[in-house]
Amino acid sequence: MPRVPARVLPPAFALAALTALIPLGGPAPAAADSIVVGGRPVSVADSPWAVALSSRDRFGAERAGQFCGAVAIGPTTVLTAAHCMGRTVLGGEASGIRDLRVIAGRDDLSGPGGQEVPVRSAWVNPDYDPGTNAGDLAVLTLEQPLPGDGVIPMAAEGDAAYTAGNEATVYGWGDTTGYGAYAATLHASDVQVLPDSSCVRAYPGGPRGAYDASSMLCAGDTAGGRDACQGDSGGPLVADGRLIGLVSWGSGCGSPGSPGVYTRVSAAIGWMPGEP
Ligand code: 4AZ
Repeated sequence: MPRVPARVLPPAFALAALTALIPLGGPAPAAADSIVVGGRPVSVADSPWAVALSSRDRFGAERAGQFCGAVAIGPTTVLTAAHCMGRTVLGGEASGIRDLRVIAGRDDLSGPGGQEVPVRSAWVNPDYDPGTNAGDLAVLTLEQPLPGDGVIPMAAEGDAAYTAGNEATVYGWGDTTGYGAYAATLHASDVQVLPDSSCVRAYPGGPRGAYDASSMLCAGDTAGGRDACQGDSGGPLVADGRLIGLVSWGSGCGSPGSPGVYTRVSAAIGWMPGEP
């Protein structure tokens, strides 16, 4: 759980960016992450940019090895959370995972639909701070273009999609209960973008974690009940048809007063590799 507040992503970035490119395809590492509680089943046909990250080597064949969510912003460019590429989740270096794949166009992970596309390389935000979760973003480059035209535009800074009170939807194959009931099929949950003041109140620092408005946004449901959860990490938060967040962290799942915290996508525009 995060603690210290973070700083804005520095522009000294491009360089670090290149050096942080991880070529994939070594021996196998591995663990699982966050899903959607209080949600409803949805179809990838309606949200083709919502994709699953998988490694059977690391996470087993059940549910096709899904362990995180991700979102397509270009035919060969997929965003996920930096922490999905970290040791805690993967059990070792991302470069050690030989079978890291993006699963696109498949509602039911146990079924044969859609396509599994190998990840060629992973760029992990060199400024990601595992202590605070600030800058929780990674860019994956795929071996082949995803089928169809299932990409989503990112909402830039100042976009009305970020306005507090706006309705947003989070997508994932994660835990639907908060108790480890992982979804077989894609789920979505409607949440409200919350004002930074509410996010700071929920996560003022200390053991509950620290909210940093420059690199994060938070969203939830005042009554609780609707949220992202374990296994959803890295997946999309969408408002007005645009990508505003990536599932990052939070205290529990769907508890009133503990909104989900997301990587603020606008904070990454302009310096991440592979932008459309
Ligand atoms: C997780 O463990 C996680 N309720 C993701 C999102 C949230 C909590 C935990 C937000 O990956």
